[in-house]
Amino acid sequence: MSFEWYDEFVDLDHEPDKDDLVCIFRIEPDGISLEEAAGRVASESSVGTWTTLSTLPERIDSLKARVFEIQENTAKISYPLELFEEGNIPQLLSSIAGNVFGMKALKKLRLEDVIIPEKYARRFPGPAYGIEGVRKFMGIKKRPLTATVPKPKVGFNADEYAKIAEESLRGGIDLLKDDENLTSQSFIRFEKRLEKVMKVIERVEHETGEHKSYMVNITAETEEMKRRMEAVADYGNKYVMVDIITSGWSSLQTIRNMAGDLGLAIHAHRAMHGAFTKLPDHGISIKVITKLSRLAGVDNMHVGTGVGKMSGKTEEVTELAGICRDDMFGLKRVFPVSSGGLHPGLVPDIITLFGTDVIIQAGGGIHGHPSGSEAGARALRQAIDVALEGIPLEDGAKNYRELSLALKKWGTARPK
Ligand code: CAP
Ligand code: MG
Repeated sequence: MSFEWYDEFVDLDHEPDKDDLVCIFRIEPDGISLEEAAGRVASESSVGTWTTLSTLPERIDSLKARVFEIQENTAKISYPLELFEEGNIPQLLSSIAGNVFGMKALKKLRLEDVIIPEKYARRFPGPAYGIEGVRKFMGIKKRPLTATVPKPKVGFNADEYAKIAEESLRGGIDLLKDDENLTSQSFIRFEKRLEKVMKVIERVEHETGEHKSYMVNITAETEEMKRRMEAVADYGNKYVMVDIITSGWSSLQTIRNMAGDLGLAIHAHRAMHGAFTKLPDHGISIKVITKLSRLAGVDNMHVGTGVGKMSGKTEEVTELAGICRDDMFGLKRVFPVSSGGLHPGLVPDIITLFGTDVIIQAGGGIHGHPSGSEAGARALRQAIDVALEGIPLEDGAKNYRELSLALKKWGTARPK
């Protein structure tokens, strides 16, 4: 008599309950049928293990995940919501994206999507500000917001960094963003950099009459992140930046709770996601990461460009923008951040792709401008103004020296 019971987790007549959470998996079995492989995924990601068991509590049947649809290489699995602790993202992922990725019975597995029921979503705060709240505190009603990352990404000391910041903000950049691997290195300690940039922001806001904010990277051990948040709030700055994948979901949820108390917005950087999102036949779709980030409560989320240097085609980018901005049980909308190889020449493509509810981030595309960072910032703002008037960039550039120099260097090149 076989000791296996995976078939108990397959029921192709099963109708998921409206409160069930549903996962869509792409499965490549190793020497077994797709149905058996899907049963193993449902078992291992809910209540089962490799063998039948001698003691089973009454409620076990009501907790089993069930494969309810199989099509080609894809299986849909429904999970009773009682399987998941309310408001706990790490536990959700330990279930649906845990052991299943290591099973010998599968050659490859990809979690393509998670359909989240309202009952589960309701247990999360969502963004504190969202698009509307950020526009309000930045005083920018309609146009796309602009951001830049001083480049080289690491290497400046606090004074040098503040100088680049000043040039960029004076040139018209709204949001200064630290790079993903800039935190508090020996030559640019967090407190010193924060102090100097906040002094720059005070000066430039006064000069330009524009609101500016510093998306300062607080990524570190969680207690240290909390200390850094306090320091940021003490300056009256409105943003922090978190590398959400490398710092983890637990710390993101902690930071979000504290951000609510301190009135801070969260800029989510997704560095390292490519380690498991990039392959089309194994890993976890960036859609899942983006959905969970909105639940967790980030205000800005990188979604790619479709035309820049990072992978992610326009269809994916549009879908991710939808996950950020479309209705999700009344949660505030997340600002999609388009970043990675952008420069003024690509602004029309980005506005065509996203509309105006987008943050356009350009690092090299500002600091590589032939006349320096301030001119690069001016060129980016000029490109946005021209694109919003529906004028071809080349024509518009006739009135703007900085934009014409940017187009001379980069044209509409799409970096590899
Ligand atoms: C962009 C960037 C961002 C990437 C992240 C970088 O700089 O600062 O980290 O956009 O990728 O370090 O590459 P550039 P994604 O503007 O100079 O390209 O946005 O896809 O998460
Ligand atoms: Mg970066």
